[in-house]
Amino acid sequence: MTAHVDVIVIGAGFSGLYALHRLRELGFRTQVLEKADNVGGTWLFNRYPGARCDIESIEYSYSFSEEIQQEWVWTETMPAQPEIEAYLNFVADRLDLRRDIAFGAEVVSMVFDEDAAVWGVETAAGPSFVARYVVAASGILSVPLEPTIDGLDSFAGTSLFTSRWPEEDVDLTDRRVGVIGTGSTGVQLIPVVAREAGHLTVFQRSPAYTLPWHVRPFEPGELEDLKSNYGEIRELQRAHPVGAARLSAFSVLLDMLAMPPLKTASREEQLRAIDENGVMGALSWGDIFFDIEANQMAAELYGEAVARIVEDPATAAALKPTHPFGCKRPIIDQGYYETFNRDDVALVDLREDPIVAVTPAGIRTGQRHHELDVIIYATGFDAMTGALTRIDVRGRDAMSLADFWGTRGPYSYLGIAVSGFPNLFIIQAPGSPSAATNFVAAMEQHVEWIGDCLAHLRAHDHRTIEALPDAQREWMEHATALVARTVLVHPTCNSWYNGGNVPGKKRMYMGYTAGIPEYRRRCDEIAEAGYTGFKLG
Ligand code: NA7
Repeated sequence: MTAHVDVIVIGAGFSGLYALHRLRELGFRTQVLEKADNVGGTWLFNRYPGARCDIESIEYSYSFSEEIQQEWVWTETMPAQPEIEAYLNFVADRLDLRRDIAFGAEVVSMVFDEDAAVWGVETAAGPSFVARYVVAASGILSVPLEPTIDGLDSFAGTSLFTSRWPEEDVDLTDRRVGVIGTGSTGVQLIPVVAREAGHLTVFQRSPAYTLPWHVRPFEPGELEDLKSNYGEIRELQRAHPVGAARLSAFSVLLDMLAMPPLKTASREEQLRAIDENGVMGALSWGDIFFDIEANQMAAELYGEAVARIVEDPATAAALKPTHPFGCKRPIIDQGYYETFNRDDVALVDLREDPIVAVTPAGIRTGQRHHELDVIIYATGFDAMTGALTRIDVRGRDAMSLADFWGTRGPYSYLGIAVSGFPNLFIIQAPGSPSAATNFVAAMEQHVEWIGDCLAHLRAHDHRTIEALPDAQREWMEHATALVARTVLVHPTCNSWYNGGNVPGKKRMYMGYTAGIPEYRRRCDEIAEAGYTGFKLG
């Protein structure tokens, strides 16, 4: 059976829910296809212990509905995963969204029919759909990257993946646990697991830079005060480059840019910085994002600051990062380094002693065998492009999106559309602000712009819209030029930002760093001029 609708939205996470609401308001018959059995997207799957957002709850939330922002009650300054999942369920119910969401509906292929100017969309379970437009709200961090380690499936204990953590409680008491991965996920998870497990071994390939953070419950009356001022909070947020005007991992980076340079700081000034602000002080210098030598000096200072916290000198030395600070997404932590002072926590530096294989009884590294009951993989994502390259997307002349991105690189126009794939809108494609901003704020702009665009096409009897190759090339050149002088593109940096974390992936920085207000201005200008850079048919 094939159902006909105006728009298919792929995914029922933050973006898909808002896209459904907005498109429905505009009168489009819209069907959401969600592979999971509930709403939430990335915030449904990543339910590992310690999972938390690093942007304040009152900013990492929908701004489009005054009712929702007044009715929902956040309990902490930065929301933990269960609260975000509950919030998205609340929104789905409050806006009566579920009746247009098919759950258990994993999209496996999408083919553009050039004659009829529609997409044919197939799901794994069978039902298929025909729609004039597809909005891919399939997530930027939704496809887990599973490591290819010999013997991975031979482990006789429990294997857990942070990005598909079981719904039921996992009891780690008295268990010997190994964690592989020390990105944002590992850094959040490790202190929590250490408190629970009998013994924890952390298998670290690249040490992280992490900024200590204080997350706290709202004081009585505090949230009410904030809500009474929500208009102003949202206005400031909207004007802010990263879409979050209050304290966030991103705003800290921006603050660092305004600091004096490290290269001309005296040794006394450097030491004072870490005396006063610890690891944060080591990184708070204005030149480190543009000058690799300054960045390397900051790494040394950072190592000194870590060694003041971590008592064992060998462990402290192994925790000192070697990649440039700023080239990966900032990480915030709560008690990460202190965790390594526990007697029941050990660190294995995989650069010195790499993993050889997973065995039935644990993990074998070059130098020894580590006996384990549980292995937790926190090994990251095939970010930005992974969700769509796993669907067989065929545009004009049966061109494959996976092949195009795989050979040419992750190109798009405005981080929304790809030339050769008419009537396909991607929420936060490569070349969008996404990665370097508050995702929710950036996403709202995308959904609203796409909704306006579809209304425009309908009003002017257009059947197709397609990015022009020249406009796409110019956009990517512009996005790339913005980061050309920064550590974001330093060759030693393997990050999900640039695809360097996925073996064989075409390497290119995938964000847009001029900030959301500038991005919005450009998108609006393009729309007002009749969608320049697009061909309307
Ligand atoms: P990240 O930041 O990509 O981190 C993944 C970690 O896993 C990182 O430390 C990797 O080391 C490590 N990794 C990956 N594969 C392996 C293998 N085979 N062996 C050892 N270690 C490995 O993903 P996260 O989930 O932590 O965070 C992603 C985003 O989610 C984050 O930026 C926030 O936006 C939310 P590597 O650095 O590659 O040497």
